Amino acid sequence: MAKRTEEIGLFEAYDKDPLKADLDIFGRVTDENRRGFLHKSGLMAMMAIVGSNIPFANNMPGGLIPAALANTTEPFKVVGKDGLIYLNDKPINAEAPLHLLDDEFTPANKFFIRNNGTPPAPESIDTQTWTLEISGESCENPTKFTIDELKSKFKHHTYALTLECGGNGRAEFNPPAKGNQWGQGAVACGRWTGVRLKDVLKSCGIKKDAVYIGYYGADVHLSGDPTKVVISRGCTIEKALEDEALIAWSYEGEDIPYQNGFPLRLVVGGWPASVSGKWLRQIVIRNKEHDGEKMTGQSYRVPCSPVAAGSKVPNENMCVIESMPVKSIVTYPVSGIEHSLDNKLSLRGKAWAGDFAVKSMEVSIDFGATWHKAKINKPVNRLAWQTWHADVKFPQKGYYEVWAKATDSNGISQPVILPGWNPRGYLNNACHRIAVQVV
Ligand SMILES: Nc1nc2c(c(=O)[nH]1)N[C@H]1C(S)=C(S)[C@@H](COP(=O)(O)O)O[C@H]1N2
Ligand SMILES: [Mo]
Repeated sequence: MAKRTEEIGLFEAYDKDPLKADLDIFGRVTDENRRGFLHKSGLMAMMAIVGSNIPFANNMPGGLIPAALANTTEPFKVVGKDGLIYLNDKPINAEAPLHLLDDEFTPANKFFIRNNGTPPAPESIDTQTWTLEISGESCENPTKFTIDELKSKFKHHTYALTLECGGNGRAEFNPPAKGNQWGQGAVACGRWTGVRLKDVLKSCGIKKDAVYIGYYGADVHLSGDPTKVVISRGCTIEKALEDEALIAWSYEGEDIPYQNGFPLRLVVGGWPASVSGKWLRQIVIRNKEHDGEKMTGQSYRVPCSPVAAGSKVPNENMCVIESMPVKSIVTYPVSGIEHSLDNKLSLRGKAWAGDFAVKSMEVSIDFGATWHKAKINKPVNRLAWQTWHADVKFPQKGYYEVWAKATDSNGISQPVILPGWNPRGYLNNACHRIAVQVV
């Protein structure tokens, strides 16, 4: 009986603890839970998932996948991320169909997921004891902060920041590039709350020779080898010291979603989202370009000067991606709709331009022969995407494509078809096109 009481107690704790509640949401049908019950604490989650007490739980071998889950025919998905398109489940990679990005600020459930490894086990995340270490050879006074210390020592700031995976749009390159075959939905923009990275770095002393920062997160290499780093990228010290670079604990007024880096994340808008380290444990201030995992070789790099499609490019001719290129999407209507000839069609979308602003937006209904100005709104803050809208009238019935094209504050526009091919298929900012049947 004692055991039973203890279990009930734990179930109660499970209900109240937001993190464990997250586990429940996260847990119902994900692959992680099908195979992830390595710890005793996972037992509670497992009982919640199979929906009852497990009388012989003590006999279960560690790591056993309950047959109730292992034999499921349900398609893989992460609960709480319902509308996303899953590209991969080991690691989890999922993107938003573009019509789901119609909100001004992307709700958490529509925020894409790009994992390079396995997120830290939910039961290993304790927001009270989680620490962020600031160190590195160009840090004067290496310091560890708890989340509460970050919250109490530094001023809080909220910025809407656009995060786009460097490989967004990769699927269109030809010859194809290895890696997740992203459509266009590995992008999101919403309001992150935290403290300025610069306030925290300055409090620890930035040496004169500092040129770069790098991050380390708590996720685990797919091999399971704890000595292997999943990903450790970074940015120039200038970018890190911008007002909008945050160490964030909140997204859209809530805890950061587990898959997006709970409980703490670096958020650096405008550069490839790979700079925005999830499950953030450490930031190093470097006296040279950071050389962590996926900073070197061909990762997140493009040829320093254009190459012919299919070329092999030696590492020394590859340059680190910094600001993302100008880009836009149509978020309303969904591609493939039928529309009546009698009515105007009201189009809506988003546009962004890395470190810059979008200056103008145009749409075409005749495969780019003529372009019509759309109304582009100002961003709520620097590095946030901009909303746009346009009304179009079709001259006769038939098949049309609506093409959308943004131009940034430097006068640079999106290419209509494909930008320069590169070995890993980064930075595809070709115009988004939707199909419309006018009837
Ligand atoms: N710790 C950690 N941080 C990470 C990653 C990761 O795998 N581990 N992926 C990076 C990449 S490549 C991208 S595109 C973004 C994706 O953020 P999201 O999963 O919240 O959409 O996180 C970046 N930060
Ligand atoms: Mo990415």
